[in-house]
Amino acid sequence: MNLKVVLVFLALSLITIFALAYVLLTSRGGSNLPPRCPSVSPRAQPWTHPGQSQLFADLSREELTAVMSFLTQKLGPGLVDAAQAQPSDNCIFSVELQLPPKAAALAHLDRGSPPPAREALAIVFFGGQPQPNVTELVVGPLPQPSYMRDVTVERHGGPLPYHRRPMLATESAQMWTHLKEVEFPKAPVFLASVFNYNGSTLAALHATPRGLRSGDRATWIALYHNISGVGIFLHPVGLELLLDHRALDPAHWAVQQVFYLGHYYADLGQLEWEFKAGRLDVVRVPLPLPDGASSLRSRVSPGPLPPLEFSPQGSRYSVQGHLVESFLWTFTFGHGAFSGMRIFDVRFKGERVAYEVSVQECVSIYGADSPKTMMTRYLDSSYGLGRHSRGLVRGVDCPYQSTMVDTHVLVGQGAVQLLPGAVCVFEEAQGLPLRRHHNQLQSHFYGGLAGSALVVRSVSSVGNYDYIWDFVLHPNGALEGRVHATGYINTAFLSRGEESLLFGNRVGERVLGAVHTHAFHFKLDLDVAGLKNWVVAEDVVFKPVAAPWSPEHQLQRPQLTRYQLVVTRRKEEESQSSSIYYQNDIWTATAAFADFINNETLLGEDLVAWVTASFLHIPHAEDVPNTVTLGNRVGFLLRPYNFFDEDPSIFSPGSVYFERGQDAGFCSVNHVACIPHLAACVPDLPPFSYQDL
Ligand SMILES: [Cu+2]
Repeated sequence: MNLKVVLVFLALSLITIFALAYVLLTSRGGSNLPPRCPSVSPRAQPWTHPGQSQLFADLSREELTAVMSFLTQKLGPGLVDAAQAQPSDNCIFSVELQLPPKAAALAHLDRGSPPPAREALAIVFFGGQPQPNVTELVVGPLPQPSYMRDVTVERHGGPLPYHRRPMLATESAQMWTHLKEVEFPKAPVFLASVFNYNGSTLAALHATPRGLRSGDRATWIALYHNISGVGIFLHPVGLELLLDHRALDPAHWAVQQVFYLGHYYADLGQLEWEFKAGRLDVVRVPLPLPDGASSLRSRVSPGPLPPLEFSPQGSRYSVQGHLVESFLWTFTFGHGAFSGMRIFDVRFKGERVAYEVSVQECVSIYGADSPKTMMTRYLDSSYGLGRHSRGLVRGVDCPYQSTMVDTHVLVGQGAVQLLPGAVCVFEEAQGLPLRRHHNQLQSHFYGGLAGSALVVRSVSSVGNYDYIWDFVLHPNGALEGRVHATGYINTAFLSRGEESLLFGNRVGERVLGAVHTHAFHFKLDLDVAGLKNWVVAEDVVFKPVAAPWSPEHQLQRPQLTRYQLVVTRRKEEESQSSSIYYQNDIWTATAAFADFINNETLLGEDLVAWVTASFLHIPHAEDVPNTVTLGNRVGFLLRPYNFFDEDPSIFSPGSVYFERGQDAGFCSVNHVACIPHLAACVPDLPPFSYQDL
């Protein structure tokens, strides 16, 4: 090779090196951007252990489809898709996981017995039978069902009367059609003049329960202004109608009474007649503006983004199927279509502390001077707490790097429905030390642990409200359940002055934010150090005691008192405290929770604590446009109490300790000092996506 060829080769090599360097620099904006961090946003991985069952996992799309096919074949050709079913039709209302019996589940989990048969619970509306009824069928084994068993009588003590059935969307739509096509034409002048009604600017909200005694299906319906993009809940117009829709043939439905501004009328025809005669006092209600007070549109241009949490060394938990594992905790989560969030087989450092922790019910009871509002007692499990959790928004509803999990449900329609982003799992940095001490007496040292917790969350958007459900697992072995309320308040028309204000605050021109309660019921089936548990409540009383060293003086000394709490022995037949059938027949409880309490002994038994957390909500002006989560939170906190020999968080990775004389700026002494180096990378966050509008 002569010198000329070598020089040309060298020149070409240099040009290539410069070109590559240029491409690399320009592709990163020409700046010295740090490298990408390790992946910090674990995706939910599919379950890949075919030999091991996930006992508590929700039914998959394939399993739901298999149950539908099996039932369609078994129940005959008379079945109608629930999405189109009339009250007089037979349809499959819902299919979801039938939880396994606890004894069989524990035999499998703890003693290696074969897993119990995986089963589904199907609820069937038989509107087309001579005695219309609701039937509950257990179907199994999955994934290829071969049997079904009618469990209605064993679970409810007899047949389930048809009037207790939850509402189908078709029934609700038919009620609206009845108002629009049969009732509204009786008062065209009144509706157009007073409410600017043009055929689409009104919408309905229902009171529940639907009547005053068992067997009723008559609903007070309040009308609200309906403008696209604005929640209707803050725009009552003052008109309410009582519609009897008990008949299975909607042609026989009829409005029984009409309420307007404190007075009751036979029907809208009477209202129209009095309005035209000039004898009716009215309050004209203008249509709301799309960007008015009730709008959630931003009022300002976007500013800098809020702080972002991320895990600089990658995630410290994993999600596989429904199983969540971290260094300290493991559990399986589920999402009952009606009862909502639940976690099972909750273990701290490998030891089970709870078999089941679950939401049972969510109740709100309203007061006001209009019939629709004073009737309202919402039992939201009837509408479906799990079924209505979907579309959680990354970066708002859950921290941006959360693991988002989709679920599938089959309720109110014959096809399986995907609920994208129904549940999220994340590790929460609490911005607060779980513990810390700065020692300055004698020796000088610092020790602490940043508070963080593993959280599984879903948000039930049931009508106007959104309930944010969290189960929170802390590094000291504490297990927390919490619920925040947000969303739109429910309102009534402010028809009278002072008298109406007995029931809440004025939150709009003629809008009453109606007083109401929120109550949430949880089931806590704790198995602390085994199945046999004792319940002991301890409180403190201050007792006067003479100071031993100076008897003429008295001290007030705190002292423990012991008494027993009312909890129940766990029974398979008392698996749930509420029922989806209560909402439409609150007078005849099919399985009254009060009957669970029977003075049985609670010592050394498998116990369940039933916890109610509640708060009173007196809406105020700042509840517009939405109630904020801050201050509207309740829940429970289960803390270890002499279960461990010491605070187990001392074994939690991430503890910080350094002494006088050590350089806390060194990574080797204090891992927090590593953060500036670790955080020099760019978080590799997933792109924002949303698929639920
Ligand atoms: Cu509220």
